[in-house]
Amino acid sequence: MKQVVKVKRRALAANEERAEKLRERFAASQTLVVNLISSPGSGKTSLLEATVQALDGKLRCAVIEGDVATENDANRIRALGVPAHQILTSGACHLDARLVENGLAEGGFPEVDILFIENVGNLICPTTYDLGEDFKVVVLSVTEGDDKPVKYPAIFSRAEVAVISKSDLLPYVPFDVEVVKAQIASLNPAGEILVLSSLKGDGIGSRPRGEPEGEFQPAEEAADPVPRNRPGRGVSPRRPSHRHVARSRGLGRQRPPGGDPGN
Ligand SMILES: Nc1nc2c(ncn2[C@@H]2O[C@H](COP(=O)(O)OP(=O)(O)OP(=O)(O)O)[C@@H](O)[C@H]2O)c(=O)[nH]1
Ligand SMILES: [Mg+2]
Repeated sequence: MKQVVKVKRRALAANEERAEKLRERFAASQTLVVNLISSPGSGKTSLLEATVQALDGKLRCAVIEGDVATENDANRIRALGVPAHQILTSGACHLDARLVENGLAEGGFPEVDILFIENVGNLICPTTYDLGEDFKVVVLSVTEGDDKPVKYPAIFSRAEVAVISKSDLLPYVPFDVEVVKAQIASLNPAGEILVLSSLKGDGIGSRPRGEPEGEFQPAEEAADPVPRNRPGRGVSPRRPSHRHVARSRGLGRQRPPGGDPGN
């Protein structure tokens, strides 16, 4: 058992090293990198589709898709005219920095402002693998039940943004949004929570109440923005000089306060 723990620690340390190199590379090209994590089917690709449509070409985007099988998600993104590369993990339940590094080489993307990385559908494995991203976004759909943040605390405490998706289905499922918001807030008091429907467009292109005007606001003010108790907005990007988009939206990479609960 001790040996297994040692090997896992070594693998994570090696990943961390690679991720730091990726981070330096993204910083040099001023690319904002977002790592999307959720259970299978929570709506990650749908959110990406809605986001790139809302951006409407105002920022240059590319997408790396991680899946065990099929090019389906990359094809969905390409159909919108956005470059996408599909990484097939041969059974692995998460992306790691090496796969992203290879994916970038194979993808041959042009220079972009935002690189979205959709991780393999899983709330546990992707949590501990740094991909050199600026921040993680965890997506939880209302059909998954309102106890998930407390059942999978690690990802909800680490993700700087939590999206409650498929809000159009709220009238039909037992899901208490306020309970979920409170769970997420207790795990990550400095994070943002967004409630939205990629299908209907509610909450897409929104910014939390009190957010200063940034460079980009593609849609009307939020239908359901969720202000959080963050004195002075509380999130300080690690490399403020490189991430104009993150800065304008008050987002950046950070470690959660109060330690790191495991799953
Ligand atoms: N009602 C409703 N359905 C949605 C919404 N967003 C996504 N869906 C549906 O949910 C299903 C899964 O959506 P995807 O975007 O493929 O989910 P995903 O998280 O990318 O799935 P994996 O990549 O397989 O993990 C699809 O049938 C979508 O049409 C939404 O806002 N409302
Ligand atoms: Mg997907």
